[in-house]
This record gives sequence, structure tokens and C-alpha cells, in this order.
Amino acid sequence: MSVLDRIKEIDKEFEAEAGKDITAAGLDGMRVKFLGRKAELTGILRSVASLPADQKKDTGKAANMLQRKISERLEEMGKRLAEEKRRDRDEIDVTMPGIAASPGVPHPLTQVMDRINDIFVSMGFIIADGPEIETEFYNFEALNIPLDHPSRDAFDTFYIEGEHLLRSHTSNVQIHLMQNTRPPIQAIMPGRVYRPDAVDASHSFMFHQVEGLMVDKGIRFSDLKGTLSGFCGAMFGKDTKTRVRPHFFPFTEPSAEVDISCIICGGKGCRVCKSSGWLEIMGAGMVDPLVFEKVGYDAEKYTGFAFGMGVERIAMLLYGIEDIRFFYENDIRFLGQFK
Ligand code: 2NL
Repeated sequence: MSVLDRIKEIDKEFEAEAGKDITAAGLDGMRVKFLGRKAELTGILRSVASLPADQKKDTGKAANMLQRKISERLEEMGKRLAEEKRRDRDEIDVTMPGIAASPGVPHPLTQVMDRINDIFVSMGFIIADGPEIETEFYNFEALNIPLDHPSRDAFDTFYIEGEHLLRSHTSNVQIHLMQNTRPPIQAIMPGRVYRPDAVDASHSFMFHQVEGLMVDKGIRFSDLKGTLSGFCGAMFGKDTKTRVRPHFFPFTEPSAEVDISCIICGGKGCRVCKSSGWLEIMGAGMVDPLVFEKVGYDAEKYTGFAFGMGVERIAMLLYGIEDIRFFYENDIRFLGQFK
């Protein structure tokens, strides 16, 4: 058989194999078989030089053309295989079992804060916001907190450079609001506050407060009581009783602490309310005229009440959480219980 005939047979052989379904491994095998160092065609090409002169040209040309054809075809087949593989991967198998989504929920503190906000918003309060980094004026001086007051010392307030500190309550927002707005004012101030307390089951160096403020002509202590007992009924259940006890704050006069009947025992007395039947839930009072003077309000014309509550404390009571640190650890075994 002439070399030229042999080339034609290799071509047929190649066509027969190329016509079949092929895998990536099979393709590699074909590459070795038809184009490899030991392939017959490679041998023929190598020996063209030693052929008789009258066969050299035609045989060389045929061998070269076949090698180029095989090479191009194998290349094409490789591309087609890769394309099929990509299509298979992108294909959606609608019969596959689904992967159950586990949707998250807002953090328990966010849930409690949202509820507090919603109740006050339903009573006509707006939500006000302000800076967490403050000056002594907004955190202390405007609130009539004296220079020698213990809350001002470095054990009770985080001081940063110069005049600046991390707010230790959200009252700073009330001061900004009163400076920028004329009465009537009816607003709450939720947010983070900071105090350098040693961390334990009931203390954290950062926690959340909601404070509130209502200022107008003729606001009375009975407005404070009505508003806050309305809030407690909505927050803790309509059968919850509310009482106020006299207290002292530098920024309110008179001042009070607000208690609710114990939400654990209903007032009979238990471990949580220390057998008293009452739980202290917030501080409040009539805005001290000295605070109005600091923000340029006419204290003869306007009166108002203010209050403040700790969100962590309320959340701990509502959910029976015994350690404040659970709120900040972001352990999903804890967080997952508030769905
Ligand atoms: C508490 C007590 C309170 C206020 C906060 C306030 C703000 C201004 C003027 C007057 Cl600008 N008062 N805030 C008043 C009474 C109590 O918080 O126990 N918070 C956790």
C-alpha cells in the first residue's frame, strides 16, 4: 500500500472515531493517537524527506493537510465539550430538594426598641436622633448637672480628646432639639449610650436608652402620668398598674421613678421584684426651668416633662434574660429564640 493510501485510511479511521460521542479523556486519547510523537501520521511526516522524489510532494502535502485538519477538529471538539459541561452545570434541576432558607429576625434589643418607638409614635411623638460623640455642654452642663457631680468623673463617663466624650444618656438629643425648635415639642430619643462600667451580668459599657420630652404651654405632671401609664399599658399589657415615687434628678423638678406591677408575678411578690410586687421601669420628671434657660426657652411660658428608660433592662424583664452580655455576643442559639 502506498503511503498516500495509508494517509487516506488514517483519515477514515479518524472520521469514524470523531463521529462518536466522546469524553474529555477520550479526546485526550485521540490527540495522542493521531497527533502524538508516536502517532503513525507523525511518523509519515517525519519520513517524507526520505521518500522517492516523485511521491514527496503529494505525500507531504496530504500528510500536512490531514494533520492540520485533525488538529483543528480536535480543537473544535474540545470547545464543544467545555460548552456542554458549562450548560450542564447551569441547568436547573427543578426536581432537586430545596435548601431551606433560615431567615433572620431583628435583634431582640431592636425588637424591643421598635415596640417602644411605635407606642410613642402612636401617641404623637416623633423620633429624634443626635450624635454619640458630644461635648460636656450637651451631656452635662445644659442638663444642670453640676461640675462636681459624680456622673461627670472619669469613672462614669468615657472622655475622649479635649472637650469630647461619649454621651452617657440620650438627653443630648433633647438639648439639640430644643435649641433648634420652638415648642410644642413631643419627641423620643432612642439610641446607644456609653459608661465605663465593669462588665457583669447587669452592666455593659454600652447600652441603649429611650428618652422622651414633651414641652408646651400648660404641660403638667398629670400629663406625664397619663402618657407614661398609657405607654406601660401598651408595652406590658393593659392590666399593668403604674405608680410614681419621688426621686431626684438634676434636670427635672419634681422627679420621679416609675414602677409597674410585676410582670412576672402580677404583683403578688417574687424573686424578680424582690417580693415588692413592683418593678422600676424608668425615671421621669418635669423639666427643670434651669434646663429651659440653657436652651433659650422662656421658663415662665413653657413647662414640660421628660423621661428615660433602659432598653436592655426592659428586654431582660420581658424575656426573662438573666445576663446582659447575651445581647452583645451574637450567638445565634440566643438570637434564634426571638423569632
Ligand atoms: C433614667 C432617667 C431620665 C430625663 C431622663 C431629661 C432630658 C432633658 C431634660 C430633662 Cl433635656 N430630663 N431626661 C429626665 C428624667 C429621667 O432618665 O432612669 N433613665 C434610664
